[in-house]
Amino acid sequence: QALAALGKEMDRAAAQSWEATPIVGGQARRDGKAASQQVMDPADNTRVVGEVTWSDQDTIEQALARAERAQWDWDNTPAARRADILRRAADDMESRMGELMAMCTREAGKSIPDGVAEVREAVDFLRYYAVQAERNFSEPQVMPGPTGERNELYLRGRGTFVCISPWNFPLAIFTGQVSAALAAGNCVIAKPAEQTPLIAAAAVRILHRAGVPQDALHLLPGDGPGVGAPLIADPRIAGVAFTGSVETAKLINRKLAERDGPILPFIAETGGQNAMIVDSSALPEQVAADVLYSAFASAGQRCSALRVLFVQDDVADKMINMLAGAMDELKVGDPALLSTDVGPVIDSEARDMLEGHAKAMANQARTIRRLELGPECANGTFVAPGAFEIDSINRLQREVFGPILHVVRYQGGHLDKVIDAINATGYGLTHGIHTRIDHVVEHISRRIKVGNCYVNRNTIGSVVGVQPFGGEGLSGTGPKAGGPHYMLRFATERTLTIDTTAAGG
Ligand code: TXE
Repeated sequence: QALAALGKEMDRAAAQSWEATPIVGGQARRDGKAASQQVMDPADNTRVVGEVTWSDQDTIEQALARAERAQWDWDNTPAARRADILRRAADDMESRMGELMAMCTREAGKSIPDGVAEVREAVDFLRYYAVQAERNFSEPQVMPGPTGERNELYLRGRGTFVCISPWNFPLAIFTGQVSAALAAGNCVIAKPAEQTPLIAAAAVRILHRAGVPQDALHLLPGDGPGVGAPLIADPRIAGVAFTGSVETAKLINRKLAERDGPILPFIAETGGQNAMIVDSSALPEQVAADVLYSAFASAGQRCSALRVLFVQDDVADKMINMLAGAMDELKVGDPALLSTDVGPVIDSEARDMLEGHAKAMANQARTIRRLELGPECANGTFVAPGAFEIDSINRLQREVFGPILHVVRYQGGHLDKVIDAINATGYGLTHGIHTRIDHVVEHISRRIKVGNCYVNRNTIGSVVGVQPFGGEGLSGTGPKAGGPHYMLRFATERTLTIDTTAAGG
C-alpha cells in the first residue's frame, strides 16, 4: 500500500516540469543575460524533465558578497539552533520522498531502489550532522592544564565554503557536503553538477524553508570552468569541498595552491579502482549475487562500485560461468520500472567513453558476457552491461565509471602479489573479500590500502553514521563522509588560554 502511494506520488511529480535557477539571497534569479537550457531524461532523450538557468558573472559576484556579509551571524547562531534547522529540513525532505525519487529517476536515471536509498541518505546526513554540531560546537572543550590557568578549545566556522558536487549522487552528496559545512557555521555556495541542477535546487529550497538564512546558502548552477573556477579563484572563499574525478580534484588543488593569501582546506572525494578477492572457500551463489550488485547497480556509476574481480584459479571457471549466467538475468531499461536492474548512464559523453572501453576490451581481452540492449533503450544513453577477463589490473589506466566488470584469475599461493597489484593502482576506496577462512580476512584487510573494506557482502551502499565512507591515495583526502570527523574539517580550532591568578581568582 505504501509503495502504491509512493508510486502515485512519483507519477504526479514526474508529470511536472522542474526548474533550477541560480538561488542567491533566497531568490530564484532568471534575470540578466544568463543562458537557459532544457534538462533531458537520460532514459529517453526526447523527454524534457525541466529547465535550468545557468549562473552568470553577476550572480556569482552577488553570492560571494552576500555570503561574506552573512558569515558572522550564521557562525554565531547557537549550534543547537543550526541543528534544529537541519532536522526540520530532514523532516521536510522525508515527507517529499516521492517527488525527490521521481527527480532522481528522471534527471539522473536512477532506479527506484536507488532513488529511495538516495533520499534516505540525504535525510540521514542532515540528522547526523545536526547531532555532530550539537556535540562538538555547543560548548568549548576545557583542556587539562596547570592550576592557575584555564584552557578552552573552540570550534568555529571558517567562512564561505564552496561545495562542488557530482551527478551520480545528486541529492545525497550535495546535501551531505552542504549540511556539514552549514552545521559547522560556514556560509555555503553550492555548485551542483551541470547534469543534475534540478534536484539540487529542490534541496536548497528545502533548506531555506527549514530556516537556513537566505544569505547563508546560495546555489549556482553551471559548469566547472564557468562557475567552479571563478569561485575557487575568489579571495573571499574559506575552503572547498569537492566530489568528482581525480583530474578535477588535482586541478582544483593546484589552483588553490597557486592563490595568494591563506592556505585553504580542500576536502576531496574522488573515484576508485575497486577490487574484490574471491578465494576457493567462498560460496559461489553468494559471490555471484554480491558481484552482480556491486558491479552493475546504478549502472556502475558509483565511486564504490566493483571494477576488478580477482578469482582464485581452481574455482575461476565455475565462478565465471555462474556470474555470466547471473548477468543474463539483468534487466536493462527504464529506471522508473520496478523490474529494471540497470538504468541509463548519465549522458552521451559517458556512454561514448564506456563504449570505447568495451570495444577495446572486446579486442584485447576475453569477453565473458556482453548483454544486448532491447528496443526500450533506443532513445536513452544506455550501455549494455559487460564482463571481460583480463590478465592484470594494470591494463586499466583509469576509472571505468559504468556497467563494465573486469575479471582476473590468480594462483592460490600468490595472494600477496594480488594485494600489491591492487595497492599499486594508487586508488584506495573500497575493497571486497569473499572467503570462509578467518586468517585470509585478517591478512588481506591488514595489507589492502583502502578506506572501506567489505567481507562476504557487496561492496556498495554505506550507511551514514554506521560505515563512515571515503578513501585514501587517489581516492580522496578524507575525512570520511558520514563519520564523526568529517564536519571538523569544515571548522577552525581556536584555543583560549586565561591566567586565572591574574584576575585574582
Ligand atoms: O567529473 P568532474 P565528470 C569520475 C568518473 C567519471 C569522471 C568524469 O570516473 O567518468 O569522473 O565525470 C565540477 N573547477 N567521477 O566529468 O568533471 C563539475 O562541474 C571547479 C567519480 O562529471 O570531476 C562537477 O560539479 N569545478 C565520481 C564536479 O566538478 C569543476 C563522481 C565533478 O565533475 C571544474 C563523478 C573546475 N575546473 C565523476 N571542472 C565519484 N567520486 O563518485 C569540473 N568541475
